[in-house]
Amino acid sequence: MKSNLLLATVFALSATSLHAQSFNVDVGVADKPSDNYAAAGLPGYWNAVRLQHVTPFMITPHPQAEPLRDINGNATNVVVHQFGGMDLNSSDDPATIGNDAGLMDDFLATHSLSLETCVYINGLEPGEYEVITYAWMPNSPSTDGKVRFDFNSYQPLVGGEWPGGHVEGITFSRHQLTVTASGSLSYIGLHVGIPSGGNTTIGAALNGFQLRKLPPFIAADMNCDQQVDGSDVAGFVTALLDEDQYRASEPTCNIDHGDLNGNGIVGPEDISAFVNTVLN
Ligand SMILES: [Ca+2]
Ligand SMILES: [Ca+2]
Ligand SMILES: [Ca+2]
Repeated sequence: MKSNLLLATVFALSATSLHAQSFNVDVGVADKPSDNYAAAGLPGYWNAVRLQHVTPFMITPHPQAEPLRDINGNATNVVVHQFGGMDLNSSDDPATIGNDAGLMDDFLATHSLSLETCVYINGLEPGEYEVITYAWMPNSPSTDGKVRFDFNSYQPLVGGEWPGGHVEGITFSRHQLTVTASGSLSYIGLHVGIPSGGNTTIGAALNGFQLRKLPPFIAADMNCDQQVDGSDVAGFVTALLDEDQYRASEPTCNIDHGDLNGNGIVGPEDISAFVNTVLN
C-alpha cells in the first residue's frame, strides 16, 4: 500500500512538473482563446502577449520581456520577448470561428525579406520540448510563412486555405528542441519569415505558439506511463497507421517513442524492434 501511494505521488508530481513547463501563447491582446481550447496541442490557459519589437537586440531575458503563465494558469519564471516583427495586425477570416478565430485572426507580421519575427523564450527548465508554431496568414491562402528555430535545420513552410481545423503544414509547424541549463541551447529562438520570392506587402504571420516539455524518452513506451509492456501495443499500431490519431489520443506523450530505428518516422521497419523491446 505504502509503495503504491509513493508511486502515485511521484507520478502526480512528475505530471505536475511537466505541465508546469507547458505554455499556450496567443499573439495579440484581442480575442484570447478560452482555457478549454487545445488548438493542435494541449488545452489550458492562453497567454495573450503583445510581443512588440524591443531593442536592444538580445537573446537573453530582455528588460521588457513578458512573463508567461503555464497551462494551469500559474505564474512561472519563463519570459518571452520579440525583435523584428513590427506589424501587430488582424484580419477577420470568415472561415475561422470561435477560438480558432481568437488564435489565428490576429498576428504579428514582418514585411521584410531580411528581418524575421524573432521570439526568444528564456527561463525554461532543461529538457526536450515540442513547439507548435502557428504561422498562417488569414484571408491569404497563397501566402506562406517560413518557420525555423536557432540550432535546428528543419525550416518548414506553413500556409494555405483554412482547412476547417488545425493541420500541420497549413496552419502550424511542429519542432522538437533541446533546452540545456547553460550555453547556446539554454533558450528557444523561434523565427517566422517570408520565404524567398514571397510577398512583402502581405508579409508573414505569427499567430501564436504552444510549447510543452516532453516526458522522459523511453523507446516503445507509447502511452508514456514509463513502462514498456503489452499496453503499449495499441498505441504503436495507431502511430503506425495514423500519426494524427495517435497524437490526439496521447497528447502528452511523444510519438518518437515508436521510432525504434531513429529515422524520424514510425514505420513498418520499426515493428520487429518494437516487438522485441516489448517482449524483453
Ligand atoms: Ca488573439
Ligand atoms: Ca507504456
Ligand atoms: Ca522508424
